[in-house]
Amino acid sequence: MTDSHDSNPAIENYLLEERKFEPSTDFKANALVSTANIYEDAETDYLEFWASKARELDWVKPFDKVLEWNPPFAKWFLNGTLNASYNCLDRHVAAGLKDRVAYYFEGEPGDSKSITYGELLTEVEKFATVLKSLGVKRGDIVAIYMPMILELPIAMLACARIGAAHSVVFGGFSSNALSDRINDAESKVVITADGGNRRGVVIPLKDNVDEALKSSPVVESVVVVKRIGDKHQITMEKNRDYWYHELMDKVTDATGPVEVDSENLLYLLYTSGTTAKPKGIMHTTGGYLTQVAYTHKIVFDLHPNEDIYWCAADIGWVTGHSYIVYGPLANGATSIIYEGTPDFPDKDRWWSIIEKYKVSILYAAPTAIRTFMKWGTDYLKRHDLSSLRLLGSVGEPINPEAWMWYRENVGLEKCPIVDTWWQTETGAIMITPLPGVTTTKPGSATFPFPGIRAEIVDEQGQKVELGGGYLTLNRPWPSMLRGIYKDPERYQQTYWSKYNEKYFVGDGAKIDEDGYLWLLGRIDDVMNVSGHRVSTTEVESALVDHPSVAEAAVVGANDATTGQAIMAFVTLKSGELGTPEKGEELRNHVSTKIGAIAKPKMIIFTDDLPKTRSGKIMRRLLRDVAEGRNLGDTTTLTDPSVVEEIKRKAAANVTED
Ligand code: 7RM
Repeated sequence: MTDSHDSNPAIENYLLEERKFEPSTDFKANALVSTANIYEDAETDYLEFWASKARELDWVKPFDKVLEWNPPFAKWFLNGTLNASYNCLDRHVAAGLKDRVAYYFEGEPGDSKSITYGELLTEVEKFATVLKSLGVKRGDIVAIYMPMILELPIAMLACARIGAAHSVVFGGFSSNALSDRINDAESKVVITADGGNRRGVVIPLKDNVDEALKSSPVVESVVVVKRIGDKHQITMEKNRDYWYHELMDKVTDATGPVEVDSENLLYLLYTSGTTAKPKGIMHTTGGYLTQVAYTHKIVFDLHPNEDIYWCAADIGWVTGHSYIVYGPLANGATSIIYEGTPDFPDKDRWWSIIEKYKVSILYAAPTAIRTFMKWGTDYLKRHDLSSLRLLGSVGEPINPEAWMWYRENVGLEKCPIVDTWWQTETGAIMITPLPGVTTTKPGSATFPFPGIRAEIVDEQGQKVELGGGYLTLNRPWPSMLRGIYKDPERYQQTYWSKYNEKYFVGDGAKIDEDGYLWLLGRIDDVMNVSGHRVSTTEVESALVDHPSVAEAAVVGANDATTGQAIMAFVTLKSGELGTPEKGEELRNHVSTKIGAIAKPKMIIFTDDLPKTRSGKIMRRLLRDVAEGRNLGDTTTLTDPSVVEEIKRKAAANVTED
């Protein structure tokens, strides 16, 4: 048995994926980018490449230096000044696009409305006035805890307009999590709603704020949007809580955009790390806006006057910040904002929205795609999806089978798929196909975006030319995090200490003989079985490739003989039975697909998998179950009862040698 810290972390057992899809001539003919020259242009002078994209924004004062790099601290577009809300709104209105729809809003109960760029600007100008009247100043950090309603982007942009930063806390987080984030950022103002709608039930956001404020004495004012009304009563504390509509009604003057430095803090977004304390990821203005706008345009081949774009994430996550708010608005796009879940009132809700608004670009997560696979294609067939012309994926590795299903059933075999790899920390897309250029392979995020340098390295930091290792980013990029709020040491330690001057991503990846990159999940998801490194993602892909399987989560559990043993938690498609024979069949299937080394020791059948609210499978919990440990904090789970069910199943319903 080899050492688990093998000097060459090449993963020896790969799932073979040989299907390839070239961009169609039809798609290429209209694509914004249709030749690979863009990669060479960017490599010739990557600073000038980004500078030219930055110049597509409106600057008050032009920058005089592109980059100042004092590893690990970067500044982009130095001495330039601008305003993010101006770039998202005013300049489009000035260019005659006042009547273009910025967002079509679809509420979960079925209410809908749209808002044009002109109307959105008016609302933001007014709400910026409200924020000023509450004492919000440049440099302050405003906490926002809201459902997916139009007032959420309005609040974010109003902060940017007056030079304040926002700290959006996802509406699914608990009052404890909210209070921690308010305290870390010392937010004096919180913007929330009386509630949000989720599967016909009210999420009591304001009640949660009241609870959070018991341990957040820094808060002076709370602004409350009325989303629910009579159906859910809340209490309003005098001289602290104000109704949004009442404050807005009183506004008489419109607040203009302030000029801020390129490196002015645009927002904090908290993300969980390996310790209990979440990290406040810092993003600034000029570099962030440059990269989100440009990637949004090129990766999604955005034709802003024709496309209807839908990123089905929540604005509470970075995907929503970059690809519902800042990227699309900076590009003058028309987007969808949907408040609810895919299964309410029925499992065809997404497809009905696509049909209703003639959505042409859909950006979604693999977990959603696998859920739709489980529900079956009848729900899609009820609707006309022919308006779609491009599909995106983000958030997790997408299994080849899910990719193929997405292509065939949602994209009707004509839409290119862009599998986009990036993180809260990277701010914008980093590894992705370009839809008019790249020949895709199902399950591969393909190549670094032009100007980005990504490398796979081994434990020692040596470049891996073929095979597996750790993903690193070897050159600064405009939308990179500027640090962890109030914790520069943790920033240095978490991302820059493993390899000198290379950003450590925390994901395993492999590179194949054609130079394609395959993301393999967080590195703690790489198992070591008898000295062989086996990726959880690839075993999951092999399982999902079996016709009976809807979704699979694989973990390595400590094992006295093999180091780690492969444990597979499997959800079957409806109508399939989790018999011991089925378990045996699945184990053999993996063995055929990858090799005997990857054959799971146990298959545990379960109706559901534990997921975080952003849809990532919580493998840590599954590992605890597999190793028989007590479970720690499960508050970020969408449905904690899932774990209890799995614990019972793990004890009773297993298949073993
Ligand atoms: C955008 C986002 C980041 C982590 C990242 C990966 C995983 C995201 C992909 C992916 C494989 C992808 N930000 N991840 N996208 N893995 N292929 N296309 O999700 O900060 O919430 O998560 O998500 O592990 O490190 S995030």
